[in-house]
Amino acid sequence: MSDDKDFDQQHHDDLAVQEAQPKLKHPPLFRVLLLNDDYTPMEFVVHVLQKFFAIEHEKATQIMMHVHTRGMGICGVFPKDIAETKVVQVNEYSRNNQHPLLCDMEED
Ligand code: TYC
Repeated sequence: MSDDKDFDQQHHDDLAVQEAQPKLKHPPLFRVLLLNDDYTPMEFVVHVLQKFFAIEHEKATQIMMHVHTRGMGICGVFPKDIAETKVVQVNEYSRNNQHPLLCDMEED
């Protein structure tokens, strides 16, 4: 190979260049949880599941009974801002109706 070409000119064709991978990540999801208590009427819990989570009556009754017997249950899984809104809506609605029902969230 001719000596008047420098090292880079002689070798640049051999280089394997790894393209930068786009650093995409799925946004984290959050479980919205309903907590059991001794005072909130069962029908109110079913109503809340239907009103704020668009869950049909039969499925809402199943979830309510799960929370009643196991202490807590999942209402749904959402991106963070949606989960935060659901928690505030449920807790405000419960307080406005004089019930101690509590909703919370945790990362999925
Ligand atoms: N434990 C309540 C009762 O016996 C019913 C209830 C169910 C309350 C689910 C809260 O998230 C709850 N009336």
